[in-house]
Amino acid sequence: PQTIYLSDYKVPAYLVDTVDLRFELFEDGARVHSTLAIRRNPDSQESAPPLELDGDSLVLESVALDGTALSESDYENRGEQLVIRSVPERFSLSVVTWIEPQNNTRLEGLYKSSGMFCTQCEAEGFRCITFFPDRPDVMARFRTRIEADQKAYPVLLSNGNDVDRGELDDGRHFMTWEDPFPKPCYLFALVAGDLVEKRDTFTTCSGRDIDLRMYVEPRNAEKCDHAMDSLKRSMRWDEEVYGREYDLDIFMIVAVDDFNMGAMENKGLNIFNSSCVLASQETATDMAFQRIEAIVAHEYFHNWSGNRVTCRDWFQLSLKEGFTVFRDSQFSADMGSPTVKRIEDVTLLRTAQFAEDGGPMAHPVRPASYMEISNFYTLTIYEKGAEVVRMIHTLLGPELFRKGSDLYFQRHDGQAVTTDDFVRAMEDASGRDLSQFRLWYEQAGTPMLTVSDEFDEGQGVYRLTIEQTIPDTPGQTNKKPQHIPFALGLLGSDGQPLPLRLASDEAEAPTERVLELTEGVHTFEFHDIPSEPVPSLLRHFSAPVRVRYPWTREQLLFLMNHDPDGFNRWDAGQRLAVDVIQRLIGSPDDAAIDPRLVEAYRKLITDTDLDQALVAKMLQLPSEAYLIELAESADVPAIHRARERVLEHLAEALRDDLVACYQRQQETGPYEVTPAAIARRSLRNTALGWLLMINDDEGRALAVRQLNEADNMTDRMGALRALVNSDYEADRRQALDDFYDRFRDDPQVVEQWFSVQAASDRAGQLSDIEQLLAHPAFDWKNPNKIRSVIGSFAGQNLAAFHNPDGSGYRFLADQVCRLDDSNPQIAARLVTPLTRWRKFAPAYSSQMQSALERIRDKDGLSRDVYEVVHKSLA
Ligand code: HT7
Ligand code: ZN
Repeated sequence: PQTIYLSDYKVPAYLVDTVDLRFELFEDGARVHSTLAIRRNPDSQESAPPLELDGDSLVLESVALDGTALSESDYENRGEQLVIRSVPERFSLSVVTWIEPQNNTRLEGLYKSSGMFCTQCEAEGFRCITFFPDRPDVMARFRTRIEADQKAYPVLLSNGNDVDRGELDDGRHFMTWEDPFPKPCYLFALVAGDLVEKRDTFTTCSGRDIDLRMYVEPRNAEKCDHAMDSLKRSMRWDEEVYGREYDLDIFMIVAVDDFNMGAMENKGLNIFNSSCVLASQETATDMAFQRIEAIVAHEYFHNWSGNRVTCRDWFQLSLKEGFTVFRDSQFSADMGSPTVKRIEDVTLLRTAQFAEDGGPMAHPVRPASYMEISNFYTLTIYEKGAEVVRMIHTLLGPELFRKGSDLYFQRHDGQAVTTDDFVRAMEDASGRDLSQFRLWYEQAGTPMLTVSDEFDEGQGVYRLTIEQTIPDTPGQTNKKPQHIPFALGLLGSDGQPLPLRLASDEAEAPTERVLELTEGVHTFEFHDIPSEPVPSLLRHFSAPVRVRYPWTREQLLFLMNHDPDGFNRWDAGQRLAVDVIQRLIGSPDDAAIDPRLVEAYRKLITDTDLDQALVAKMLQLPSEAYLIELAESADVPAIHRARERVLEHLAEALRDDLVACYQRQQETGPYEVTPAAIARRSLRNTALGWLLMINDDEGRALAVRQLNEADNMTDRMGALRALVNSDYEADRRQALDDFYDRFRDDPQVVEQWFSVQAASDRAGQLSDIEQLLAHPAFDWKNPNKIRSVIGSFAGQNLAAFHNPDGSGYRFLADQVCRLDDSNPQIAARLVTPLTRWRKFAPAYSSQMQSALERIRDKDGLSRDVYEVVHKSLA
């Protein structure tokens, strides 16, 4: 496959002003009539270039230029391109193509899901519908007429406003949609199906009434309220925080079961994976409720950050994704607990994005090259990209940042632009120079900050030295120092925050500062420090970096108790737990576990004055994935055993406190999804999980009762998970069977049922996984089912996946090869755990490498999997 380089970017030779589409939808295929109004791009330097349109898997039926049919000698159909050598300055081009949505298992372009037609055009799916310059800097106004059987497809949707509808012969009907806003074709959408409609309205800040509509299969009619409420909250928030008003008269959301990702921000017609939009108390966990709120917000926020202002090319993907993730995380923080949200974001970043940034697929937030753009919808583009925007927010402060975003939206409305344009708007609005900061977009790799300190008691001076290094990544060495905002505080021996006086004569000094690191090494001197302080470093995780500092356990315990920054209180607890677990790895079974860790956890469980939402987070031990990420040469079964031993030790020592905590957190009122209620359920379910880890009979009875009496999925799933991860084998089987019988008709719950087993080291051994794949509810065409079994096994059931006999790796390689033919995007994502092979101890890494080589050698490997596998083995 060919590599595409950012440095080769050229403006399009031709622009498209309008697109007129007519879809004739049938059971055996669809005919697409397209008429494009095309003109030469005045900004293009090329003289009389050929017209080149992208296409993929299309049967070309006819081509006409300005109404005159072209013969095959007038154009060249190269399969992936339709080329017309000679065209006028301005003309209309009509193309008719035939496609087969019913056989489209890649889920790109137009396909069928549970009997409905739907589309996914980002990044390059529109070319699977018709020939078109499929690049985001070609923006056109779309008019779309859809024709289909009226009974089977009563609902016909596309972007914009419905402008015409009517009946046709043979029981067919049509509907026409017009989108007044020019857009790139990746934002095009079409839906046709037998769907129920849920309606609501939203009145914008300028008093316009927006018609909000959700379309779902009839069986899901009662699962729309949460998404609709989330949408209204998002619309209001974007007005209040960013001054962004919605621009069309209708906003539609559709739920589909087969979808490669979470959701898609098509203009005025967002399409969602059912699992990311449908929720009811009985079927969705608290985590799902929160995820739905965040994804609905994310897609809605794209209307400005992505649609009104879009990307010039796919190298700029983080322009819309990084900024929009930043916006949705600000929104979630405002809707719930900012500290908890920050902990969740940083956990994902440090566990998975850092691993990506240190692995063979590492790439900058603005990549310089790619083979298959679908492989670049990564944690680096999304999560690190959001951190980069967050750092700009930190450096500028909220007011100047808002001035910058206002300028960006106003300056670039209706344009396709670059990350550099974004940074320039921030610079112009604030007067700050962000030239060095731009390296965050260009250099891959996670910076390492090595911090050392000394206290001069005689002078009352505390000196902090911070050294910055950025590791080499594929194709990048000898990197320049980056501009890093480093927030910190110092705590006195009584736990009080100390004023941070950088010059001895500074009068009013703050107790928290954001230091700006721009050099390889900095030393900061803090004056009038009465006694040796405990530093609270990188507060709020002010930059996506690793920090190395020789913390003592006393210091960590001190920070857990006293740091005014909730995030760093949590982080201190994590560092302490990591230290304890790491000491146990590979040590004899009777090695001592620090009693101070037990007492710190006892305090968390028993002190009801603490913020319970934070406590719920602090009780989660660092995950195996995070411990692997911190290891040099990971031995997963050893990490797994060490972590389990710490958990069991804590559970045994705190057994009575856990039972008391469980009882205390019993629900009295009705179910609600508030931070306090979520924290209560989380604490209760953590207590239950710990009790079952030690085979506690009272815990078992509590779990069985909770499973049978729960009025919500969080508690039901909490009890099921605890039983599944316990040694009570008969209860586990019974619980799983009962659960399946109750929810067998609900695909979203069945996905959770698959996942809880596949992720469990007790219920998810390879033979169990093979049984799940043979289960009647498993469906190889449905990405959610694939993710819930194969993804959960390889991504969460790490001890089983990393079985020393290599069976987990061989299994994954087999599944990737199988999926590569039907859905290469999903296959390429499933490979990820194998790509980290260099991270593991030799006995594991050599077998992982062999599994990758076996995939590499498969005949007819897709471009998606080819890129990931070859880069991993390089
Ligand atoms: N912008 C959307 C990305 C997306 C996607 C990308 C590749 C293949 C399938 C996809 N579905 C959605 C989602 C978002 O970030 O909002
Ligand atoms: Zn997005």
